[in-house]
Amino acid sequence: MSKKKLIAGNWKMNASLAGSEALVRGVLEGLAAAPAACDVAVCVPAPYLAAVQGWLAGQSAVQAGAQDVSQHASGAYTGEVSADMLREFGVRYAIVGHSERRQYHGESDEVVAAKTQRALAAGITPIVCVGETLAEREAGHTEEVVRRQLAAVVHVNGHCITEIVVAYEPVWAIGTGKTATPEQAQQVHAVLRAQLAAASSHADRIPLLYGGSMNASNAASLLAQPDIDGGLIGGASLKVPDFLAIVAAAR
Ligand code: 3PY
Repeated sequence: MSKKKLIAGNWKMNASLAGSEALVRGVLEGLAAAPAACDVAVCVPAPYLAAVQGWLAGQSAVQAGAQDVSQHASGAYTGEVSADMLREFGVRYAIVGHSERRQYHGESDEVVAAKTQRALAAGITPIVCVGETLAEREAGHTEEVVRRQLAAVVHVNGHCITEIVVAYEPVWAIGTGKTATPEQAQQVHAVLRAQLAAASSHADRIPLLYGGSMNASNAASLLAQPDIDGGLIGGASLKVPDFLAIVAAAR
């Protein structure tokens, strides 16, 4: 696949305002010295978006992303952040359906699909996460689960949407330090790729990221797989040298 890879940091609920500035400035300095061959994004906690956009102003090496978006357009939804609000901050990406949201906030496939639509309507690229739990993998249901999660978001009124990014994040590899082997990841990515290809002749535009404890040591072997177009990076995105090493591995 000749398209540029995408490395997106998912800071989760980490960092302080001062820590965010150090992270962003550190990544920008690193990329000024060694420009990335891939697209780079940082998906930051919502309260930091305005400041992060300020630090990113005037450059195009790093884009800002949000970690979630409301399924609703506006209204009485205390605590929610709408896609239009994110767009006002120039947000380029929004993660939707991360397993931590599915698990701790009860987000169903339908909610994830609604969030995907809201992001797209606001001109924000959703990074849609799919992935199986350990129990589902051990029961041999990995393919069925990821195919169901993907089908819920890509089919809208009988059409396949292609303006999304998909991240395969096995739940058992999130926050556990365990990573899928490159072969395990590639196997699932090939399934997702085939599902998308069957749905649209333009599906090869859709980047398929791997997420789940990708780090500076395992990035190169994961990113060398034919159907892995980048990474959604958790803990390693909070350390400038590690994040830069992953970016450098994405060519
Ligand atoms: C992880 O690597 O732990 C992630 O959840 C990335 O989104």
